[in-house]
Parts: sequence; C-alpha cells; structure tokens
Amino acid sequence: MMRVANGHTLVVGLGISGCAIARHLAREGVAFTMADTRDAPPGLDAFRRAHPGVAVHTGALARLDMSAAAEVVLSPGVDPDTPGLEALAGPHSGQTGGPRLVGETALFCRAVRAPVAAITGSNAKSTITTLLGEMAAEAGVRVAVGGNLGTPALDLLETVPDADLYVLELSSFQLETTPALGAECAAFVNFSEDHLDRHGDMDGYLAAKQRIFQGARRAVVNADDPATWPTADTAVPASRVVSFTTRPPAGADWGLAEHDGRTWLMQGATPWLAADELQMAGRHHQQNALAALAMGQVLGLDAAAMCTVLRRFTGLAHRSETVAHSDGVLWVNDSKGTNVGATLAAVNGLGPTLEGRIVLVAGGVGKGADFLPLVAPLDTYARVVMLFGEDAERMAQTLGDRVPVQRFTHLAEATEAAAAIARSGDAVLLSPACASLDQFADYRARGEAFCRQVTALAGQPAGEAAP
Ligand code: UMA
Ligand code: ADP
Repeated sequence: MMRVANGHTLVVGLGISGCAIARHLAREGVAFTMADTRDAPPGLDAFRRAHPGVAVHTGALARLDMSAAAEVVLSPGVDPDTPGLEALAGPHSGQTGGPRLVGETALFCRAVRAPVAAITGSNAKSTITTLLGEMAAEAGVRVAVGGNLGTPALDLLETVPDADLYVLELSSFQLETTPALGAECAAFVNFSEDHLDRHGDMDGYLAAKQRIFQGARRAVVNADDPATWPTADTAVPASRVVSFTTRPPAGADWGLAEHDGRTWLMQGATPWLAADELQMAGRHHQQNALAALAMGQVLGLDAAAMCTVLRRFTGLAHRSETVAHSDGVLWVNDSKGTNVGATLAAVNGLGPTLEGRIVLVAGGVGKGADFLPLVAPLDTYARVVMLFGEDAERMAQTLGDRVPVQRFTHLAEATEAAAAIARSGDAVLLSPACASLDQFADYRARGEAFCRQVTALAGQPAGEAAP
C-alpha cells in the first residue's frame, strides 16, 4: 500500500480543480502528494511534466494510506463518501479526529485578501455570476470571476492577485467541502431537484447548498423559494438578508411591479429599470437581474453602472439567450435546458411576457425523465411543440392529449416548421428538456446549430430589428 508522506497535503483529483490546487500548493511551498481514483486519469502525463518529483497515486483510494497526511484536499467531482476517505475529519463526516478533508474553495478562503461574492442555486448560477461580474467591472471595480463557471477560484488568485472583489459560482459539490466561506455577500437563488445520485436525497443536497451562508456578512435569497432562506444554524440574522421576488416587493427588498403601465424591476417602492429594457427575455431572467441587482447593491456597486449592464446583457449563450427578434417573432436558444426543470423555468419565464404564444422546439435523449410536469405550462403558453430526436415519440405520448405536437427526425426540420407556424408576438424557444447526445456532441453544438439556422431564417441578430 502506498503511503502519503508525513505532513504532506494530499490532493485528490487530476481535473481542472486538482491541477489548480497543485499549482496553488506549489506556489505556497506546501509539500503535497497527488491521487486520482481512476487507474489512468486523463491529464496524468501533463501533470507529471508540470510537477516532476511529486508522488502520484492512481486507482482506489482505499489502497492509499493517508493517515500521516496533514490535510486532504478533494476535487468537487469526487464524492467525500468514496471508500478510503472514511477516517477523515470535516463537514462531510462530522468527525473531528484524523487528517482534515476540505475542498478547493476552502484553500481559496484561507488565501484570499479581498471580499468574496458567492452564488449558488440549482439553476441560473452562471447567468447571475456573469451579470454580477460585468456589473462590478462596469462600476470600475477590479473584479475576478470564476468557480464552477469554469476558472477555478484558486487560479484567480494567481491571474488577478490584486482584485478588489472575487465573484464565485459555487456548486453543491464545492460547498460541501467548505467549512467557512465567509462571503461578503452570499446568494442562494433557487432550489429544485438535482444531483441526487451524489447527495443521496434532497435534504443532503439542500444542506450542502445552505453552507454558502457560513460566516456570510450579508445574504441574498429568493423570497418565493423558502429553501433558499438561511436556516437558524447558519446564523445570518434577518436584518442582513435581502430578498427578491417576482411579486411587488416590500421594504428594501427587490421585485417586479406595475408602474406607469409597464412592469418594472423595483426595490421597495422605487422603480429601477423597466423589464422591457432588458435584452434577456423572460420572467426567470428578470428574476436573475433582480438577484444581481440585490447583490450589487449590497456590495456597494454604482446603480447606473448596474443598469447599463442589464440593458446590454443578452444572456449567456444557450441559457434562454435571445438570438433574434424578427417580424415580431422572438427567437430564444435555451439549449442548456437539458432537463425538465430548466425547460419549465424557460416556459414559465417566457410565457407570461409574450403577447402571443410559445412555439417550443424540444427533444433528444430524455434520460428516463417524466415529462408530465411540462403539460400544464405548455397547455397555458404553447401554440405547438415541435419534437425531434430519440425521445420525440415518448414526449408526444405524454404531451399529445393536451398540447398540439408535431414530430420530426432532426432539430433542423423542427426549427423550419417552427418558423413557418410562429406569428407576430410569439417566441420560438429551443429548450429541449433532453440531453443532446443522440444527434450532437453536446448542448453547445446543438445550440450553435439552432443559432446558425435562426440567423438564416430570421435574417438578423437580436437587437437590430424593431420588436
Ligand atoms: N474523477 C474521478 N476521480 C477523481 C477525480 C475526478 O473519477 O479522482 C471524475 C469525476 O467523477 C468527474 C470528473 O472526473 O466526473 C471531473 O471531476 P473533477 O472534480 O476533476 O472536475 P474538474 O475538472 O475539477 O471541474 C470542476 C467542476 N466539475 C464538477 O464539479 C464535476 C466544473 O464544473 C468546474 O467548472 C471546475 O471544477 C472549476 O471550478 C462543471 C460541472 O459540471 C461545469 N459542475 C456541476 C454542475 O454545474 O452541475 C456541479
Ligand atoms: P447553472 O449555472 O445553475 O446551471 P445557468 O445560468 O447555466 O445556470 O442556466 C441553466 C438553465 O437554467 C438554463 O436552461 C436557463 O434557462 C435556466 N434558468 C435561467 N434562469 C433561471 C431561473 N431564475 N430559475 C430557473 N431556471 C433558470
């Protein structure tokens, strides 16, 4: 059995996070050993070249004696319940003896010297993180943005060491191994079923998400989703919690209300921005804008700068992204809608904002999901659903009685049919509620194919045509 040398830090995982952890430890002069649960992890050769002389263990962790390690730093993709990690202390096990188990974010918290704004939730994390980062930059703040979004938090300490603000998207996997985040502003924006294979049940998933509030100075929560409110043991007093809602807000909270015949993003009784000034389409994106504004204000960002960003931000690619507005028809790419929950948000978000109806383009690999929750909102908001891909038939059987459907083999045929049927005031929404792997490399390739076709059909990019 291989042994971790006395006093070494053990890093588990040779992915993006593990390599960032290794670089950080090397910069700090901390002796470490590397491990990965796979026998031949991708990236092993590159790691050996970058860190010659560092011992690497591959394969089952139970075959590695880590009892002499000073600490074990786990990558987010590795379950803390993996055999071999039982004897470690930390939030995952409730144990206090043995080497301590933490994640990349814990190392970041120890090293960071500027305020941190952190965002978690089941959906919309990347959108809100990006929005807040752009708002801070527009306001003249030296900001670094990363986390689950793609750039590991620890890498930001190297690339933007003098940042005045770090904005992090944090997944439940990252929060689970973070003892005390201590964020200046921590936001938990929504909660719905996900990652049950890892967290066991919804309670476990929620407990991981709630860790975002550990040591937070201020919190931003979703007033309409009580699961996002800090629980008593996270010790964020109510006076330090700001909320957002899609209803009219009270006090200093954020929400949507009618004012002068238009829907406005409001703080209490104060209108900030008319919802129709946003480039992002849909009530769910209005909610995301409110979350970003709430965080930005807590962080002291300039109000005009925040509104400037909201007026120009068209959304992240493939997340209910406005692609074109042509002949009165809005074209929206939500290829990241790879499960029923995301498509529900897109349909319920877009539907109430339209004069017309939604022409939904959906289908692909349904992963055994139950499509029934889509029936009622589609009955309310959809003109027709254009189905394509592997599970088109199964979706048609679930939707068919209440919602008009048409079936096609490929996305391109479904999109062409959508263009022919959409009327002025409608939106054509690609939100497949399915994975893409039957016909595309990933959700990005599917979204890009849709966008190319929309440009050909609708003729011009978003914003260049009169609505
Ligand atoms: N793996 C092993 N054994 C190991 C190490 C990894 O089998 O010892 C496998 C994992 O099971 C996983 C894969 O390798 O399937 C990647 O795991 P990782 O921890 O090495 O992942 P990274 O490459 O470091 O990427 C992670 C996040 N990935 C995960 O949490 C799975 C990335 O989020 C994130 O962008 C990156 O860190 C930087 O912070 C991706 C993601 O899918 C986008 N996140 C999930 C989500 O958004 O739903 C949580
Ligand atoms: P995450 O990083 O949490 O996966 P993204 O910003 O990438 O979030 O969006 C993922 C999916 O969630 C997209 O399909 C998007 O349309 C949908 N979505 C966007 N805003 C919301 C919201 N407020 N509530 C629920 N789903 C949303």
